[in-house]
Amino acid sequence: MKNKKISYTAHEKGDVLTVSHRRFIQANAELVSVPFAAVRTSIASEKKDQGSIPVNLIDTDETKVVPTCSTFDCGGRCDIRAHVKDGVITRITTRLDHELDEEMPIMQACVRGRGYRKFIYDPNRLKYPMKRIGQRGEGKFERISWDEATTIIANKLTSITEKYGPACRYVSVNTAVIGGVSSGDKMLRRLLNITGGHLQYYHSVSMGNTAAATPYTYGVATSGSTLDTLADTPLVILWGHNPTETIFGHTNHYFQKMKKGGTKFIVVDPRYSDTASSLADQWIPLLPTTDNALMDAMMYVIVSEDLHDKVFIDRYTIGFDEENMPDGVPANESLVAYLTGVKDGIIKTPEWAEKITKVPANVIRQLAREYATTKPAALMQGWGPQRHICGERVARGSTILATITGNVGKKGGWAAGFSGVAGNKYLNGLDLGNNPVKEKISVMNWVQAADDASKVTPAEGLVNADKLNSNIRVLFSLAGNYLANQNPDINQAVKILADESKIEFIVSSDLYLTPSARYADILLPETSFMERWNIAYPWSTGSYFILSSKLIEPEFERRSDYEWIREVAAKLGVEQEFSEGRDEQEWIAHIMESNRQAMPKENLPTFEELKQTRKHLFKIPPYIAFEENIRDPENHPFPTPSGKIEIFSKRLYDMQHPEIPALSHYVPAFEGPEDKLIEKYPLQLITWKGKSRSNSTQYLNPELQEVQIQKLWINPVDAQKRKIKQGDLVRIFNDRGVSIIPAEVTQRIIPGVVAMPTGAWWQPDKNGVDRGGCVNVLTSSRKTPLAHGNSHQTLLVEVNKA
Ligand SMILES: Nc1nc2c(c(=O)[nH]1)N[C@H]1C(S)=C(S)[C@@H](COP(=O)(O)OP(=O)(O)OC[C@H]3O[C@@H](n4cnc5c(=O)[nH]c(N)nc54)[C@H](O)[C@@H]3O)O[C@H]1N2
Ligand SMILES: Nc1nc2c(c(=O)[nH]1)N[C@H]1C(S)=C(S)[C@@H](COP(=O)(O)OP(=O)(O)OC[C@H]3O[C@@H](n4cnc5c(=O)[nH]c(N)nc54)[C@H](O)[C@@H]3O)O[C@H]1N2
Ligand SMILES: [Mo]
Repeated sequence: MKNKKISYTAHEKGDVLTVSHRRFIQANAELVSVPFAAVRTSIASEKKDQGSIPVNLIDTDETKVVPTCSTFDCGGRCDIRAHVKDGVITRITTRLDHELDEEMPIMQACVRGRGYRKFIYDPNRLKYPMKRIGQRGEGKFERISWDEATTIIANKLTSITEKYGPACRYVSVNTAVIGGVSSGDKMLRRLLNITGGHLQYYHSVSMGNTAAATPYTYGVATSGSTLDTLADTPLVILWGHNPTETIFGHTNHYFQKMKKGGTKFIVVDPRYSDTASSLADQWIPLLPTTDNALMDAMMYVIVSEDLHDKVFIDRYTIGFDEENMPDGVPANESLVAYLTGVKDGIIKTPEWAEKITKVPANVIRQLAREYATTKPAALMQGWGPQRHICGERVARGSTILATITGNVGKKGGWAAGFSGVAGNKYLNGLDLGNNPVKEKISVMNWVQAADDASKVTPAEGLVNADKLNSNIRVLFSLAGNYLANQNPDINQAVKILADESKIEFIVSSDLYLTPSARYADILLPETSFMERWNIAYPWSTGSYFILSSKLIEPEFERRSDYEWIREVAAKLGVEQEFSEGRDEQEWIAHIMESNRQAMPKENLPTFEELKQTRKHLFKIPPYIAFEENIRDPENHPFPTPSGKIEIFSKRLYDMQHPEIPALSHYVPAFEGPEDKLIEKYPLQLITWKGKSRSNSTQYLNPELQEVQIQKLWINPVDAQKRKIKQGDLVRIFNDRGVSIIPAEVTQRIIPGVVAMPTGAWWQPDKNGVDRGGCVNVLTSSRKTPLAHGNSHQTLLVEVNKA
């Protein structure tokens, strides 16, 4: 389906009618009178008449069906069809089946995308700018004018910056507009950079541990291939990867095709995930944080049964056996020395690993043999296993399995350690300018930097400086619920947030009064993605972008972050430099135009053209990570110190850090099953990204709350011991916090482990006990050894009947 000629009628003229409440109700009532069947009929007839795929903007009697998309960090980027009538969204549908372009499939909405109308028209949405009147965190606010809000922000920015310098200003994690070329976050950073700079953080809480570890094997972090290269792969091992729920771009499109084509899928996950139930031929549960023991035993089986790819290992790798080690390393540090027990006296047999992982030895043997003898085979790791304290080791462990089986750089294989596809094309976003503040903290340092900056040393994660000159004194959280919901160990974080002698000024913008928004001094009601302009692109499996346009006028006093930030800029005297005279839509047009000029060969549409076409596909050829390095190693050495794939990393060896060994083998994790703390807290708790929301976004959506009720999964064996029955309220606790939610007694989770979806809102009762199922009252802020990254997934708890 190439080069189809498509004609479009534009809906967007830039201005849409303001809707009165009465008309809104009316339009909703009339929803029934514009059935989707009518739309389908018109498409069908058009298809017949014109012999081409249907137009994208379908004009039924009075309703325009406009393709758009959200900018959430939801795992995908779907073609959402907004049905707009009289300035009101009356219905949400999605790309139609027969519009599928096999070369670059644009995604169809999942249950969350179909819930956007409820998200946008929820009566709980914030309506007016507000100022805190109670204690921080109490949630008491009074309505103020936009003028007052922006005056307070400008004045506070000026006075606090004069006192502490620009490095006291910090913008917190926020992912709800991350998928767009512009956002309030980006605009704010631009303004802060113009006015002296701000303290930035590094590390992605999503996959930063993988990104930090993978270069120690391959020299670079981007190790993904395009998914079309897997079409003929006979075997896929999904290691802690749950794309049926997490989406991960186009993964499900390709996996479903592969499944039909006969690919075998094995899922390694402590939970019988939706991916296991919908796709897998085999589910292999294991205890969380023990993945490296399973990998070690697989490697032992592969090597001891002579199933490894010797030619590949000889040609492309370093560190496999004693003959092939970097200089300056003593004897018996190679992979073979470790596996065979020469190094530490322990042979890494399946029986050894069974005790640690709970995976039966015969299953380990079968898995190892199958992976090593099926050519090619793709071991694909999700990011759940690396959001652990041992996450860097797990990420690198999978790269070594891929290496010794010769699956790197080969069509149908997979290099594991996935964090992006290098061959992909993206749009450049907003120009943020230069940040004069050079020091950076890890995302895991922010609570400490707000509490006592002298504790944030290079050993703790500070870079580009020996010390911080100031605590965090001004904090912005725009489109994030990180402060008091998604950050680990929030009971610790909120103590600092509530203390006005620490952070002097907090500004939040959201659509809802979230647990984090409660800590704002100034709380601003932002427009939703349906009420402003952006261009959004998918997760890295796909190459296209979609116009996310203003379809309806904002109601009440909602404003886009850009508008109020521009007003603050004016009050700081830098309006012209900041805005360059552009309004929100003109910025998006400008960004589109800059990209067009930067990529002349791509034939990118002008903004005006994009308003007609709504989307643009890049045609990218199939891409196999490291193919060049494997095809022609002399001219394309791996960008590692040795020029080879580093099974043994001398750089890690030189760090002499017991938690990040040169070989990335199993090391018992803090708060893992071998930690002494298990006597007090005998259950491991993990989270997963549930289908009913994107992190905490859409938490209040009543339909989505029914899609997946917030419950604690517990195995019948563990439930019986505690006399817990299906649906009982249970108390989940450790030294950091307590949460009470109903139990789901299910064999979908391995004994010794409990699990709940992440992203439920924190709802402390008067005793501080969480009643919402916000897992981050229990999680730990312990940092990973290499990345100084997050370990949201590693924690021990006890559970009993509430
Ligand atoms: N529906 C939905 N999709 C999303 C999101 C969402 O909130 N909802 N969020 C998006 C975002 S921001 C991100 S970063 C990605 C995250 O994507 P991932 O990090 O891959 O998603 P998770 O569900 O956290 O983890 C994947 C699987 O790892 C398993 N797991 C946990 N611990 C271990 C372990 O120790 N070993 C093994 N082998 N498996 C383990 C979990 O049970 C889960 O099934 O998802 C994106 N997609
Ligand atoms: N225990 C545990 N914790 C985790 C994770 C985990 O796996 N387990 N995963 C981590 C990961 S990978 C991530 S990415 C983070 C995500 O953490 P966050 O970035 O905080 O993501 P959300 O919780 O979705 O918060 C986004 C907020 O933006 C609001 N919002 C939506 N649209 C708009 C808009 O247009 N404008 C404005 N101003 N606001 C808007 C939503 O209402 C919501 O409150 O969570 C992390 N926390
Ligand atoms: Mo994420």
